[in-house]
Amino acid sequence: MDNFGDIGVCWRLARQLVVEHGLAVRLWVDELKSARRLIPTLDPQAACQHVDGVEIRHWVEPLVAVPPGEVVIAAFAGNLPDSFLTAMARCVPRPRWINLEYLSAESWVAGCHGLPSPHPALPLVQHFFFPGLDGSTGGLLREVDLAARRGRFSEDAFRRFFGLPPREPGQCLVSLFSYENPGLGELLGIWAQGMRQVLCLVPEGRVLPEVAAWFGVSGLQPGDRIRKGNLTVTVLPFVEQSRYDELLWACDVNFVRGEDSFVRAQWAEAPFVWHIYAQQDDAHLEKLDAFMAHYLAGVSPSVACAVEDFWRAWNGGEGVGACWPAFEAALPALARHASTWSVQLQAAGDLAGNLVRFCKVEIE
Ligand code: TRH
Repeated sequence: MDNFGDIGVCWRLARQLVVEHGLAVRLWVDELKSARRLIPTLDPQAACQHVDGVEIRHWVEPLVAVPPGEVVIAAFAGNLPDSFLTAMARCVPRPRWINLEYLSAESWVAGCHGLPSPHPALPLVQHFFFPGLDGSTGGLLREVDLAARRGRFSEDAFRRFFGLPPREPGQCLVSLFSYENPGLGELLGIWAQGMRQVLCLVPEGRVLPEVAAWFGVSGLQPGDRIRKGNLTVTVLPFVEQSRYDELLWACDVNFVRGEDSFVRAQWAEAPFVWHIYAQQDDAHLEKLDAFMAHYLAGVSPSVACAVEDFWRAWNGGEGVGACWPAFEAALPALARHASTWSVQLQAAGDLAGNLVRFCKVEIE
């Protein structure tokens, strides 16, 4: 399965807890092969290994009997096996048990963040911890050295790493990390016929077959470069998270998806388009609207309208071409808004720090 969101967030959080908080972290991972895309030095055969100071263990049930940590975090509705819960209940003192939830900007989140939920049979209480956009939630993951890393970023070095030519004057640089999308062909078409040169950088992944089909070729590989009209597509290899940040920093517009790349696009302080992860009964569309309501509160009505129309079209896979010109016209205003938005988000504090504080101060 080509989804990396859950391991993406957990790996980021684990490293932050080690590096910034000096904690010993054990990360249980069920799909080591997928995780290796994000953690290239990971050995998918090893039951236990250490990478970047994090102990990584393969989650296979029955789980190996290791003593639970002082804090146990179950991420994204992951169920802990009964044997592990029983071991937690036997610990003295009992571990703090956190249920780390998905990010949502919906208003109910503030009321649920931090709530306790006692286990029906065992003397254990789990607490819900929600990422979010303001101080009534747990905030978003943001490494303490992110601004410094960005300050050292060199677009030339980035281009050399990926073998990209120097930027052409007036060129629009786009990164495209998305799920399959029936609107993609229309968007590529509009870029190909547009007045402006577009260089679209597509990381290896789910959307590549659709890009290849639109160009009428049988497949595309990392390193391939293909052109039609004013559109050039270059396929990039899937890179480490820190390198993916650089891609977001380099581009004028970032198409992102899911949760973690969506957050990174906001820290990149550039215009972006969010392809939200689809849920049953279109529940994701409410999440999309809830986020847009927050994100667009500080922009002019015409810019807000251009973003709403384009994001809804992209997520619905319809009307993408018709909505692109207004969205493109809104890019300069969105670029100015991006840093204000990032500062606003930072006021909520970093999720890792908030989580550590929550465990130390708020749960007995
Ligand atoms: O992979 P995703 O679609 O993950 C999704 C969502 O998180 C969703 O909430 C979840 O339920 C579903 O998976 C199962 O998108 P996301 O969240 O952006 O994760 C991608 C990760 O991959 C992110 O950490 C950034 C990283 N990445 C790289 O490290 N290198 C790359 O080259 C690219 C393109 C991404």
